[in-house]
Amino acid sequence: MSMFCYQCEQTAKGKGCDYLGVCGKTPEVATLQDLLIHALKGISIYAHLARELDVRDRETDLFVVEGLFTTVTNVDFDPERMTATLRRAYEIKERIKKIFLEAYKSKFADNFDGELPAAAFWKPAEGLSGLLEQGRKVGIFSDKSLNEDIRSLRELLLYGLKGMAAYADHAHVLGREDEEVMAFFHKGLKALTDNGLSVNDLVGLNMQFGMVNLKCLELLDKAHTDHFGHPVPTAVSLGTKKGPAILVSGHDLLDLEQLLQQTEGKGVNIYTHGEMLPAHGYPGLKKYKHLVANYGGAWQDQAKEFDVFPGAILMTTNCIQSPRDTYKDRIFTTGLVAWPGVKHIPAVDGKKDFSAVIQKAIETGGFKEDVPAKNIVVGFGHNAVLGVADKVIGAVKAGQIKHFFLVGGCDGAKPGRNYYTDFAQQAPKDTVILTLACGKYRFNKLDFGDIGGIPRLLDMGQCNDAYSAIQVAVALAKAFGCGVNDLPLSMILSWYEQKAVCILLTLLALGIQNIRIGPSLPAFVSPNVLSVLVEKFNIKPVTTAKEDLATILGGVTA
Ligand code: SF4
Ligand code: SF3
Repeated sequence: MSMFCYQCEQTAKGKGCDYLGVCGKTPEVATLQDLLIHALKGISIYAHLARELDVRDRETDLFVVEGLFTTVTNVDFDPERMTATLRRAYEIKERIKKIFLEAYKSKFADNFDGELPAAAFWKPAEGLSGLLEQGRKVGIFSDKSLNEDIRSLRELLLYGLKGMAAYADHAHVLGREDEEVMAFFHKGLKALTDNGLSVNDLVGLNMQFGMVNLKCLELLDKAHTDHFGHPVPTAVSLGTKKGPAILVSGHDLLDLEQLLQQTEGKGVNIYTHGEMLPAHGYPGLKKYKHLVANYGGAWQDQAKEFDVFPGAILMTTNCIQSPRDTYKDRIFTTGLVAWPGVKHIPAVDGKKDFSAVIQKAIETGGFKEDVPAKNIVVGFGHNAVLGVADKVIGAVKAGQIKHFFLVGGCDGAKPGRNYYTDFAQQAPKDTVILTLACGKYRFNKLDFGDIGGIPRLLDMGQCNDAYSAIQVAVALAKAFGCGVNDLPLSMILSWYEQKAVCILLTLLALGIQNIRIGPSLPAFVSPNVLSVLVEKFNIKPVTTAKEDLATILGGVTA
């Protein structure tokens, strides 16, 4: 086995990538990422101890957030960048260790003699081969004697933390941070090194994490809506416009804003791709006339779409795939995304200079003519939906809306993901579908019609806008005087990477039951942990659209 990773849904044979990542992650990068997680645990051990003495270090906090985000699926594939991050991790560990020891000395004694896990003493080996040797000793199965349920719950928490790190990072670039969220990164990472924690302790910690992640989602929602305004229903063209073009993918709306500012008046049109689609609904972004359209589908279709896109492409976050030679010189990464040999746009004091991207778009020429196409509507965040709550509640009371489905989550290449298209298409005409994240590309260009003026398909936004869905569910429950589980609302989730894991843990922590999840269950969830999830939350795998719809609408809960 030259590597082992099972953090995402497309893991090899549904068990684990042990030769090469299905995502394209090499054994080298996988091993360096394992080592980075080990290093982050070491940092968090000290950061957590320091917090207990009321001492924090913002640089340490932000490094841990970025370090975790770096290891999310389809973010960083560059061993050189990873090596530099590891060297920096050591510096940060020594820094926070010193801060902790000084605080300890001033409060208690000269020498701290508490016992600490091995991660606290890690020091990077000299060359790459030394780092790889270290990494191989700290992977998921490095402790073969570890109880499989403990391992499973630790990985569940780790992947949740990785997902939350992505959202915390987006909030941070918009100037929002939260102490409870920051503190939990350290508490959680430290807990992964604690051999004294039982299965019950770890279940409890995962649930505690779910509530902290809700806070993080709220923080990001506030960061987005304060900066860009509340999304409003907006028609988005799927056509193209004559002239130079830049396609922006990923989740970072601030990157998009900076690019829109830098391209204003330059005759370059900006197109959204993948998780950037919801940008069109934000007043602070839709005001730019050269944000012209949405292009292509979800991340897994990028190679063939980028191939024929006649302009520059900017990847702001996941999901990047191995770039084809046909567009390798036209694709750029920024933020934490990295691919060897692909030009990276760094941030300098929070500002990014996209002139190389703009120049490339102009050189490439762009679209030769206007090609009009249909529009789709986005922008149904919690503010927009709750703005018409009376109408929605009235339609439910009048029997015009019989059921709500949240059909959302990540997309991927597996044929089993057609389930979500089938489900949306087969949902009866008196039902409303709320959707979010990139899984919606399976059906968001279909025509669903409306119920008394309420569109049957409501696009709530990116994966992080699960927060909006939660807000709407809670408001509906309040209006009907019942709990969320008693609403005529079913959650049909698709998962792929770790952001879906953190959202799932939030939904579970909120006590939401009967969630259907697909296209397959996580490989890192052990049979016993799965039994707990089934027993406590009645979580279940998707079957077929027909069967699941019949079960849900027939009122059978088993
Ligand atoms: Fe495999 Fe997913 Fe890990 Fe990539 S991130 S190596 S596809 S499990
Ligand atoms: Fe998609 Fe990668 Fe998860 Fe934000 S872009 S949802 S998979």
